Amino acid sequence: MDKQQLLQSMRRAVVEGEAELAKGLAEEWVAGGGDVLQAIDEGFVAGIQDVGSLFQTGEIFLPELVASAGAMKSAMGVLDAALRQQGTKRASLGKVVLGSMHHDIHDIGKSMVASLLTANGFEVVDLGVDVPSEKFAEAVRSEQPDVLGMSALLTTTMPEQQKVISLLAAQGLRNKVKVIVGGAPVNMEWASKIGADAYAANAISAVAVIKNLVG
Ligand code: B1M
Repeated sequence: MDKQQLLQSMRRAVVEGEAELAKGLAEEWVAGGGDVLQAIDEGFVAGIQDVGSLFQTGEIFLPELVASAGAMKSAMGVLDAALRQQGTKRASLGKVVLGSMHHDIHDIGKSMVASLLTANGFEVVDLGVDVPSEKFAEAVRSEQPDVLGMSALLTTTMPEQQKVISLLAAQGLRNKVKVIVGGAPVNMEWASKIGADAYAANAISAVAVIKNLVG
C-alpha cells in the first residue's frame, strides 16, 4: 500500500472500529519510517472525526462509538511509543501536569497532547481521566509543575476547569503554575473568562503554547 492508501485505511479502520487492523496499520506506518504526526492527523484523527459526525446525526450509536475509540487507542499505543522514543533523546524543557476533568472520560486528545509534549522533551505527569478538582490542586502542590493542563470534551465538564482555577487561588497555588485549557468545546474566550493563562486548539499548538509559557 502507498502512503495515501495507508492513511485512507487508517481512517476506515477507526470508522469501522477495527482495533487489530488499526494497530497493524500504525505498525506498518512506523516500520516504513512514516511521519507519525501525519498518521495521527490525516489517518486516525480524520477517522474519529467522521465517527463524531455519524454519532451526532444518529447514524451510529454508543457501541459503535466505543469500538471506534478502541481502534483509535490501539493505534495510538503504537504511535505514542514511537513519539516517546523521540522525546527520550532530549533534555527536559519543563514539567507539565495534565488531566481530563471530573466526570469526563474522554482521553484520546489529552493523551495526544501528553505524547507530543513528551516527544518534545517535557516531563509529563498524566493524572488520567475523571480527575476531581482537589486532585489537580494536590498535584500542583506535590509535583510543582511549570504548567497545569486541563482537557474538557463535554460542555458539562468545562465548568470544572473554572472550579480548579478557583481552588488553586483559594489554596494560594494559582501564582505558582501556568494554566492551559483545551478540548473540543473549549475556546480562547472561555479560557480568558475563567482566568486561564492559555488555550490551544490542538495538540501541536499546545506544545508551541506551552513552550511559550515556560519561556
Ligand atoms: Co463522547 N462525546 N461521549 N465518547 N465523543 C463527544 C465529545 C461529542 C461531541 C459527540 C457528539 O455528540 N458529536 C459529545 C459531547 C457533546 C457535548 O458535550 N456538547 C459526546 C458525548 C455526548 C458523550 C457521552 C455523554 C455519550 C453517552 O454516554 N450518551 C459519553 C460521555 C462519557 C463521559 O465522559 N462521562 C461519551 C463517551 C465517549 C466514548 C467513551 C465512547 C469515547 C471516548 C473514548 C476515550 O476518549 N477514551 C467518545 C468519543 C471517541 C467521542 C468523539 C467521537 C471523539 C473524541 C476524540 O477522541 N476526538 C467526540 C466527537 C468529536 O469530538 N468530534 C465525542 C479526537 C481527539 C484527537 O480530539 O479530543 O478534541 P479532541 O482533542 C484535540 C483538541 O481538542 C485538543 O488537542 C487534541 C488533539 O488535537 N485538546 C487539547 C484536547 N485536550 C487538550 C488539552 C490542552 C490543549 C489542547 O491543553 C491542556
